Amino acid sequence: MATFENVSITDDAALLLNKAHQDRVETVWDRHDAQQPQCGYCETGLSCRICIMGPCRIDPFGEGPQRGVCGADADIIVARNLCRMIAAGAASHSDHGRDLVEVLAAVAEGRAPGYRIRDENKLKAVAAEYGLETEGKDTLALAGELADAMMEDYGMRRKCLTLVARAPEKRRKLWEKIGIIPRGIDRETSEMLHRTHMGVDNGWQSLLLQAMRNALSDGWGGSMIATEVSDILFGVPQPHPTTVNAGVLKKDQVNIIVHGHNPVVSEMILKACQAEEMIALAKEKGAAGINLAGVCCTGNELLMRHGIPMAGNHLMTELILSTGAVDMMLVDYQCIMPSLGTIAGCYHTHMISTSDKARFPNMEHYEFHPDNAEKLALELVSRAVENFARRKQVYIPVESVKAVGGFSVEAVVGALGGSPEPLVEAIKAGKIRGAVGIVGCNNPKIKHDYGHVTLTRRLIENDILVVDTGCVSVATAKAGLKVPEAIEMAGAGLKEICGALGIPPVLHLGSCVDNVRILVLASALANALDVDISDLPLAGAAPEWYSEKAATIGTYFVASGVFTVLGPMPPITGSANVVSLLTQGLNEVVGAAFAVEPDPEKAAVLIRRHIEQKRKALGIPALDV
Ligand code: SF4
Ligand code: MSK
Repeated sequence: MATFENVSITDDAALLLNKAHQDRVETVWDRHDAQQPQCGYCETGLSCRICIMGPCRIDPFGEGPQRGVCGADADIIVARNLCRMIAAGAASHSDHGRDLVEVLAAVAEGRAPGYRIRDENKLKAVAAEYGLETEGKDTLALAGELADAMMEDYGMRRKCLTLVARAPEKRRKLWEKIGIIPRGIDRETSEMLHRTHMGVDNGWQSLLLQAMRNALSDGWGGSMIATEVSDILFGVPQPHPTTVNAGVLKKDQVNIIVHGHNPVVSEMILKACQAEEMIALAKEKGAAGINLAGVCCTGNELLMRHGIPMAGNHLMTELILSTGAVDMMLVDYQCIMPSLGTIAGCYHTHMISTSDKARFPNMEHYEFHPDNAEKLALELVSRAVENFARRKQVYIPVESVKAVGGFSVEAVVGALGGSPEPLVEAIKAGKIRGAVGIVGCNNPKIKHDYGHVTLTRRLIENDILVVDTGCVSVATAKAGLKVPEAIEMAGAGLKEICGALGIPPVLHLGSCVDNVRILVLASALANALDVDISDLPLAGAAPEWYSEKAATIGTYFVASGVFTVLGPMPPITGSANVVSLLTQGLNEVVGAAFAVEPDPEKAAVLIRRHIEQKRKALGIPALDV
């Protein structure tokens, strides 16, 4: 069994893993151990099961087969496998965006009781980007037109996705020149799957170019739509104080956890938790109130907009249940371990799945749709309240930690006084040397949160502003890096700037789809300096990534011109050509490439070196690293 000393840098994970083992609960770390040794062919990308002439594998040592039954070599097999990962990641986030567009359409048609347009200004601004006439138009009519226009972005009627216009002109021209302008969100994923069918595209370079176009269709398409429609329906995030870690659970209150990604369900659960009749019911049942907390990205969505506390990131989702304090966990989709229902069965927790797209063993299934969400949320919250009395032993081993979240681009620009200019000036003056987006998941192959927190600390110490999303944002918040006082851990220049603005040196930009906020911010900086994104002293990192979605995010970062360092190695080492293209050759194609460095101390050096090179090329003071 995994031992609790070596799995995580966080106390709550270590103590709760110990508790889970006492309760004979098997966790992700135990199952990871049980899988050792993992398949070397799959790890290097050299196995193929695309068709049933196979499965095939290539011998990396050159002694066994060098071609699959169809004749595909290592380059083709590795590229095809990676492309399919990227397609699945793009499909996931972009389909999440589609669900939001459907809610927007339902609101416009009066079919979504409980949902409404919370931010009319954002609705108008985005509608104008879609070329819609906004003046004097009824809000719901405009929402309906925008939903229709966004649906067109998913199809094959456009030559270029609408929100690609947000990218700097130099970047758009480059994409046009190399033929990777994303045309339709579903189209690019569909074409990627077509090309990787046996006997279609067998050029490993052309496959990888389409993978970039596919990833861009998510970053500048599906995920961007997801973020914008979430802002329209639920509000543009503004900084909110909050608390994080397993200590956010309350012994004397009904604890409800939302898990997954899409705010469509979690926002309705929040509304139900705040309903007077539910709070009265909780008191009647002997609880002091109802405590809603999140895990993973739907938690980030609530944290960003309402300051709802965050119980943990990906690897904490099983352990939170072992507190015995969770009266109900509701899940929507993505990153939800299929083990959760079984673990909940060891405690009193009700586990509820809510999406027609996502079923799980040992969970009760109650499907949320725009027309029933408000009523269903109340019914489920009342069941959670009833469950409070069934609790047995409760173990909440830590005190929560304070954090601030909610830095949308609008909030960041607002904090800067209305324009990115002060940030540009601070970068030029060398007070802030650059900025890095740290994103992505946890992975049991890396000590939980060690990669995120170590890299973040090293960067802020060296005057590099960090923005983060997804599971990283929970790790750094737990480490105390997301409060204004954390400037004490920053270098002198970053401390001065963040201190003057009253912001932490690590800004929480949101959930995984909210990585697009980083693209928008990077574009604003590039436009302010009249350069391309690839000229900026910026970088991306995913120190503990695990998911296909993260592979897609990394790819749209690189295709957008952002040097990106991955922690875990993607399954590509079976092809020296693919490795060389992704880590070097792409510099010639899109002005940025990947690096892989599992040690966050070394990753920090790579990033600092890159940032100083970019500063030097821009003619602003650079350091030797
Ligand atoms: Fe084997 Fe080719 Fe079929 Fe892949 S596509 S399983 S390499 S025959
Ligand atoms: S939840 S994709 S584990 S960041 Fe977005 Fe975390 Fe990665 Fe899922």
